[in-house]
Amino acid sequence: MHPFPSQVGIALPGKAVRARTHPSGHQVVEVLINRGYHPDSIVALAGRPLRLTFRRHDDDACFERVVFSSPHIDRRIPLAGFTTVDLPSQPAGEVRFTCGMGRYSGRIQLVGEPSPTLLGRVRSRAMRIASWTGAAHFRLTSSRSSES
Ligand SMILES: [Cu+2]
Repeated sequence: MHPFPSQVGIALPGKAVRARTHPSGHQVVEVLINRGYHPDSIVALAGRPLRLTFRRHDDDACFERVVFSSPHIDRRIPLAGFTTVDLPSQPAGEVRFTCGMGRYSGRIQLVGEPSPTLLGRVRSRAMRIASWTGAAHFRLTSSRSSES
C-alpha cells in the first residue's frame, strides 16, 4: 500500500478521491454504482463524520445492498435516486464497503488531519509577526472578525 502524502493538494496515488469538506466540518463524497463503485478508493479525514451518497445505475442484484465494515452498516440501495449513508467520526484507519455478496468492494482511508494546514501556517506566521512588531495585531484581528 502506498503511504499517503501528508499535505493537501498533492495528487493521490491510484484513483483515490478525497472527500469534500464543508465549512461545517462535514465530509461528503458521491459514489456511482455501475459495474463497481466509482470511486472505489476514498480518502477522508479521521475524526469527522463522512456522508456517502450512492447513486445506483446498475440493476445487478449484487448492488441491492452495501455493507460497511466499521461501523457495521448494511443498507439497501434502490435503483433510482440517491441513497445516503452517514458514517460517524472514527479514528484513522481503513473502512471497507462491499456489495451484498462481497464481490465488489471499495475502501475508505481515514487519515489524520494534515498539519498544519496552509491557512494555519499563514495564521501562525501572522501571529509571530504580530508578536514581534505589535503592528500586525490590528490587521490580524480585523481579518478574523470579517470571517464570522
Ligand atoms: Cu455482490
